[in-house]
Amino acid sequence: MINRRKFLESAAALGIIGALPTKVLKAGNSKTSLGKSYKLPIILSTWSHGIGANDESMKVLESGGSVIDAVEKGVMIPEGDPNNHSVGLGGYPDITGKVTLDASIMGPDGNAGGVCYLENIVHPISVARKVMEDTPHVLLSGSGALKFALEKGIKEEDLLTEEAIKGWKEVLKKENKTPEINWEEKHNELHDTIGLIAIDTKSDLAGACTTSGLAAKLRGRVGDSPIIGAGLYVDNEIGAATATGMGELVMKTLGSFLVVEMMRNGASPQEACEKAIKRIVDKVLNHKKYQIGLLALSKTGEIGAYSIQPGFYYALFAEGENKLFKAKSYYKIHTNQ
Ligand code: SD4
Repeated sequence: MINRRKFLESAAALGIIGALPTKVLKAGNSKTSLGKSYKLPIILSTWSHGIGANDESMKVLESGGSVIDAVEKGVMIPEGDPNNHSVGLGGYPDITGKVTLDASIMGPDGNAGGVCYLENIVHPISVARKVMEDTPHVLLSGSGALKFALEKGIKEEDLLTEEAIKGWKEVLKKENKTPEINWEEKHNELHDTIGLIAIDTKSDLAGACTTSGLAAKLRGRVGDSPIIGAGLYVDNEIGAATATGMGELVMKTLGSFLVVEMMRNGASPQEACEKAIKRIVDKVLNHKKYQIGLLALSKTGEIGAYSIQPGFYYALFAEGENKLFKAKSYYKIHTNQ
């Protein structure tokens, strides 16, 4: 006889429903009128570089790969793109001219790994995955993270490109060297983390987040992206969330964890993103100068996206289409003057 779990699993696989645990179904279902429940699988990621990342992620899922493989391979696309100045190779350097990278990954089993302040590695996400799988730790930093990567056979490479040096020099010329917010896609390209969250046909969730952080940041600065709960969080019973923008604001509110906890308490992904942005607006005094974009994905196949300022774009690959959307925002006109 087919038991309830088996039935739910096969129904989820067919895309009839998108969730397994009954309590989660109830929580998600009570709010589904606010948004569409997409058929699984779904890939959701930040900014326009998310389109290429989503494509790669979906390829992995379609060829039978795991959701953790899918999120890792997806974000490796922008990481390896020298024309992308906010992630991996070609990223803008810190104030001293060094490219330092932050990344994290989290899987359906609740395991997580991250690296921060890492130099000379094109794919920090793969080092983060090895931290997750091969060590009892969650986060390795700086020279220790590099040593670990080299021991794992990952090759060292110079990440600084001519073009990145040019852009960085422009930043240094500015009187106020504090990084401008990237409130609009292509506004200044100074920071555009890729955060990617995914759910497969078995309703398993995972996420990956990787960045070179803010252009011309202080030496040693680490942002939200490698911090589990800040730049990324996944709870396989509830959903996943990721963040982009001025990391300090996300760290002060533990943005991604907050979104997932709100979903646990019955909010839809959209409501959760809106409430979390409102929390930042209420709690962080200087938030008007900055942009934060949050993305959320529920176990039931709903998505959420919201930002402080207008201009945050996200890429959604669902039901056979991979498209860029503009998120709704708390302020309707930019407040960064
Ligand atoms: C950071 N959150 O290092 C990253 C940067 C980013 O859009 O996402 N920019 O603070």
